[in-house]
Amino acid sequence: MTNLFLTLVAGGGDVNDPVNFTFFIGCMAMMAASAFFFLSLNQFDKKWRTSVLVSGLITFIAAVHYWYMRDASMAGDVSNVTAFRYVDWILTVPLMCVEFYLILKVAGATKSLLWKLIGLSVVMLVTGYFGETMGNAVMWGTISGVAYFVIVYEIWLGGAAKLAKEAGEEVASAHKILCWFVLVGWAIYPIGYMAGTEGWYDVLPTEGLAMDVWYNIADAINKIGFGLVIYSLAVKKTA
Ligand SMILES: *C/C=C(C)/C=C/C=C(C)/C=C/C1=C(C)CCCC1(C)C
Repeated sequence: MTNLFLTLVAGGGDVNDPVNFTFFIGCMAMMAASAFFFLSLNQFDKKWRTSVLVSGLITFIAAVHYWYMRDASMAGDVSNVTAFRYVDWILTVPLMCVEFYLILKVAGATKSLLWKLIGLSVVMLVTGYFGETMGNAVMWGTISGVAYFVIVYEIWLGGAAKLAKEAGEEVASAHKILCWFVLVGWAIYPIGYMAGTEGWYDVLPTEGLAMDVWYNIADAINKIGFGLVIYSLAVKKTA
């Protein structure tokens, strides 16, 4: 019975495959998180509602893409999975930059900070997509990695870090946690990339998990975790 249900909802392929299974679970988790964020909106002061709304949009956009990726993955259509994956990221990662901007706005964050972070994420993601689809994975991955490090630098030590110090204790500590997500949680993505593309890194043990499993775990941690940090900041600021 359970198996029948899973097979129906998951589209008829092998649900025991960890890639398909994590697409399925990821989709449900993103849907649940979106419902949670959207339904909580009314309890917050107007100023914080936008931030929590953006958290919900990030998980909702991911839920829709996971729905399609799960389908494509069950059908064995790997190149469609990759396309949906990067469309998802190119929408959700800039929204995560918007989250940084929104919480730092009280301390005077400018649009130029926002565009800098968005520009860097676009470079990071477009070069990553090239690396996955056009060969030369090591070269494209390196360029992508450089953009990633500049993002890490900007939020930990650059302009965003300075603003966080001036934004009050609660915002500063939420900013710090988000910084850890970017440093540690986002670092899972290049590991997945190395597991799924060819290069000097093929000798590493990280090859043992499929690329999509790494990406799915990372998405769950980063999209839902990020959202919860914003949510709890909004709770504190509203109380
Ligand atoms: C919700 C989706 C998120 C937070 C996606 C983040 C994606 C990355 C940080 C991807 C980074 C990559 C590198 C740093 C090098 C290899 C190519 C990428 C695109 C996987």
